[in-house]
Amino acid sequence: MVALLGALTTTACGQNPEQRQAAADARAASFTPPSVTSRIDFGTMMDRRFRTLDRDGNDIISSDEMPRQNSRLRELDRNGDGQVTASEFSEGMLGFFDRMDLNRDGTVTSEERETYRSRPVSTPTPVNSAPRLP
Ligand SMILES: [Ca+2]
Ligand SMILES: [Ca+2]
Repeated sequence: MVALLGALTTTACGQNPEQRQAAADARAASFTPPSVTSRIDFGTMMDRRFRTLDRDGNDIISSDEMPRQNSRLRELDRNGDGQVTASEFSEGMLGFFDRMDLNRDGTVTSEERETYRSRPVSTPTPVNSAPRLP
Protein backbone atom coordinates (compact mmCIF):
# COMPACT_ATOMS: atom_id res chain seq x y z
CA MET A 1 0.00 0.00 0.00
CA VAL A 2 2.77 2.39 0.95
CA ALA A 3 4.61 1.43 -2.20
CA LEU A 4 1.50 2.09 -4.27
CA LEU A 5 1.01 5.54 -2.70
CA GLY A 6 4.65 6.28 -3.36
CA ALA A 7 4.24 5.33 -7.00
CA LEU A 8 1.15 7.50 -7.38
CA THR A 9 2.88 10.49 -5.81
CA THR A 10 5.88 10.05 -8.07
CA THR A 11 3.63 9.90 -11.13
CA ALA A 12 1.74 13.03 -10.13
CA CYS A 13 4.90 15.06 -9.56
CA GLY A 14 6.94 13.66 -12.43
CA GLN A 15 5.29 15.43 -15.35
CA ASN A 16 7.27 15.24 -18.52
CA PRO A 17 8.12 18.43 -20.43
CA GLU A 18 5.28 17.93 -22.92
CA GLN A 19 2.74 17.75 -20.10
CA ARG A 20 4.21 20.86 -18.54
CA GLN A 21 4.05 22.62 -21.91
CA ALA A 22 0.45 21.54 -22.35
CA ALA A 23 -0.38 22.94 -18.94
CA ALA A 24 1.38 26.18 -19.85
CA ASP A 25 -0.57 26.36 -23.10
CA ALA A 26 -3.81 25.78 -21.23
CA ARG A 27 -2.96 28.58 -18.83
CA ALA A 28 -2.11 30.89 -21.71
CA ALA A 29 -5.35 30.00 -23.47
CA SER A 30 -7.45 30.77 -20.43
CA PHE A 31 -5.49 33.99 -19.93
CA THR A 32 -3.58 34.36 -16.68
CA PRO A 33 -2.01 37.81 -16.33
CA PRO A 34 0.87 38.49 -13.93
CA SER A 35 0.05 39.23 -10.30
CA VAL A 36 -0.47 42.96 -10.94
CA THR A 37 -1.70 44.09 -14.33
CA SER A 38 -2.32 47.66 -15.37
CA ARG A 39 -5.13 48.48 -17.75
CA ILE A 40 -2.63 49.62 -20.39
CA ASP A 41 -0.58 46.42 -20.09
CA PHE A 42 -3.76 44.41 -20.27
CA GLY A 43 -4.81 46.28 -23.42
CA THR A 44 -1.42 45.64 -25.00
CA MET A 45 -1.58 41.96 -24.11
CA MET A 46 -5.10 41.66 -25.49
CA ASP A 47 -4.11 43.46 -28.68
CA ARG A 48 -1.27 40.97 -29.13
CA ARG A 49 -3.69 38.14 -28.45
CA PHE A 50 -6.11 39.49 -31.06
CA ARG A 51 -3.31 39.69 -33.64
CA THR A 52 -2.38 36.09 -32.88
CA LEU A 53 -5.96 34.88 -33.27
CA ASP A 54 -6.63 36.97 -36.40
CA ARG A 55 -4.53 34.79 -38.65
CA ASP A 56 -5.44 36.45 -41.94
CA GLY A 57 -5.04 39.96 -40.48
CA ASN A 58 -8.45 41.36 -41.50
CA ASP A 59 -9.15 42.76 -37.98
CA ILE A 60 -11.87 40.16 -37.46
CA ILE A 61 -11.71 36.89 -35.56
CA SER A 62 -13.92 34.83 -37.83
CA SER A 63 -15.61 31.63 -36.69
CA ASP A 64 -12.84 29.46 -38.14
CA GLU A 65 -10.20 31.53 -36.31
CA MET A 66 -12.07 31.26 -33.00
CA PRO A 67 -10.48 28.82 -30.52
CA ARG A 68 -12.88 25.91 -30.10
CA GLN A 69 -13.44 25.89 -26.34
CA ASN A 70 -13.16 29.62 -25.69
CA SER A 71 -16.67 30.57 -24.64
CA ARG A 72 -15.43 33.86 -23.20
CA LEU A 73 -14.33 34.93 -26.65
CA ARG A 74 -17.73 34.06 -28.11
CA GLU A 75 -19.38 36.26 -25.49
CA LEU A 76 -17.58 39.24 -27.06
CA ASP A 77 -19.53 38.72 -30.28
CA ARG A 78 -22.15 41.32 -29.47
CA ASN A 79 -24.07 41.33 -32.75
CA GLY A 80 -24.08 37.51 -32.85
CA ASP A 81 -22.65 37.16 -36.36
CA GLY A 82 -20.16 34.52 -35.22
CA GLN A 83 -17.22 36.88 -35.62
CA VAL A 84 -15.41 39.14 -33.18
CA THR A 85 -14.15 42.42 -34.58
CA ALA A 86 -11.16 44.28 -33.17
CA SER A 87 -13.43 46.79 -31.43
CA GLU A 88 -15.75 44.10 -30.03
CA PHE A 89 -12.66 42.33 -28.74
CA SER A 90 -10.90 45.29 -27.12
CA GLU A 91 -14.07 46.79 -25.65
CA GLY A 92 -15.18 43.42 -24.31
CA MET A 93 -11.79 42.62 -22.85
CA LEU A 94 -11.39 46.03 -21.21
CA GLY A 95 -14.92 45.68 -19.81
CA PHE A 96 -13.82 42.34 -18.39
CA PHE A 97 -10.75 44.02 -16.90
CA ASP A 98 -12.89 46.76 -15.32
CA ARG A 99 -15.15 44.15 -13.74
CA MET A 100 -12.12 42.46 -12.21
CA ASP A 101 -10.70 45.80 -10.99
CA LEU A 102 -12.78 45.83 -7.83
CA ASN A 103 -11.26 48.95 -6.25
CA ARG A 104 -11.13 50.85 -9.58
CA ASP A 105 -7.49 51.83 -9.29
CA GLY A 106 -6.66 50.83 -12.87
CA THR A 107 -4.75 47.71 -11.91
CA VAL A 108 -5.91 44.17 -11.31
CA THR A 109 -4.02 42.23 -8.67
CA SER A 110 -4.04 38.45 -8.48
CA GLU A 111 -6.18 38.84 -5.37
CA GLU A 112 -8.83 40.83 -7.26
CA ARG A 113 -8.70 38.27 -10.04
CA GLU A 114 -9.28 35.42 -7.59
CA THR A 115 -12.17 37.29 -6.00
CA TYR A 116 -13.68 37.84 -9.41
CA ARG A 117 -13.25 34.19 -10.35
CA SER A 118 -14.69 32.85 -7.12
CA ARG A 119 -17.78 35.09 -7.30
CA PRO A 120 -21.10 33.22 -7.39
CA VAL A 121 -21.76 32.62 -11.07
CA SER A 122 -25.53 32.57 -10.60
CA THR A 123 -25.61 36.11 -9.17
CA PRO A 124 -26.04 38.58 -12.02
CA THR A 125 -24.01 41.75 -11.57
CA PRO A 126 -25.36 45.11 -12.76
CA VAL A 127 -22.33 45.53 -15.04
CA ASN A 128 -22.96 42.19 -16.73
CA SER A 129 -26.66 42.71 -17.24
CA ALA A 130 -26.44 46.32 -18.42
CA PRO A 131 -26.90 46.74 -22.15
CA ARG A 132 -23.52 47.05 -23.79
CA LEU A 133 -23.91 50.08 -26.00
CA PRO A 134 -21.00 52.10 -27.33
CA1 LIG B 1 -9.50 37.21 -39.52
CA1 LIG C 1 -7.74 47.21 -8.71
